[in-house]
Amino acid sequence: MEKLIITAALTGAENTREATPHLPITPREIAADARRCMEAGASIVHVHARREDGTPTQDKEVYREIIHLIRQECPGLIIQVSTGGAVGMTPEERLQPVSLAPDMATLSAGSVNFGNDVFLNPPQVIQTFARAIVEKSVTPEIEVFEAGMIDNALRLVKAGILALPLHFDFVLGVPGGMGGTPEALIYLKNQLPPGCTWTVAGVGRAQLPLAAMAIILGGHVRVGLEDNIYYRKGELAANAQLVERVVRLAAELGRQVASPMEARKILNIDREVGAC
Ligand code: KMH
Ligand code: ZN
Repeated sequence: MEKLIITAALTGAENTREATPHLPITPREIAADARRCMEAGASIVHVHARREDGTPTQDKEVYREIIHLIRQECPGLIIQVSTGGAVGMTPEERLQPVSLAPDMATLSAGSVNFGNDVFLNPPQVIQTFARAIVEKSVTPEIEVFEAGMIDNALRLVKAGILALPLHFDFVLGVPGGMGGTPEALIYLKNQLPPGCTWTVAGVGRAQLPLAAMAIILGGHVRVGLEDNIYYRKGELAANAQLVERVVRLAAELGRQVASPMEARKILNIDREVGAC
């Protein structure tokens, strides 16, 4: 089996310092957590930016600083920026960090209810984002909250905007999206064309069981405070603790963990390391 790629989703756009004191918010805090996660075994960091007051932002300059600090702290680590941002942001706002040519960027492949809101990704927006990502030679990660989003991404392949093989992230357990169940994960991974890779981001209590399943099924794993702030019921976690647990699980299950350089190979990220 391919080595296991662990992504640390450090901050997200939704969780707050009030909910957990472990949430990294400033560029320095984010870079320091990225280093702890890399040392623990993560090869990708999924990055969201926050303003000083903790509110989410897609401001290119804040991302520039985060990327610069992560590059200093964590040579080789794969930096994946969010183009999802927070619900309610305009597409123009959301797309800003792609212009910095990071290693990877997310591409949400459809609209979905998101708690009490709607995470809006109409076809034109998905196409515009895909074109912008490809134009900068950034590797996309297709965010899938619902089964039809795989078809949406494959439609972009048919249209010649994206090329196979693609890397997918199944985000399961968002209230409004597909549930965080074993059946959902198995269904989704079975829809992918040969050669595509996938990771799973289980939300809340789905994080740990879906991570274990992905290790066994040959997928990859995303953990972190963006998706889940608890180590176990009632006990808050830090990002690196969640990564460390996946590393231990992988060892018990006989799956080796990929280094950032190995993850670059698996995901066909052929840009020069640290190019952005
Ligand atoms: N914050 C969510 C609305 C992504 O990073 O690309 C969207 C999200 C997806 O987090
Ligand atoms: Zn995100």
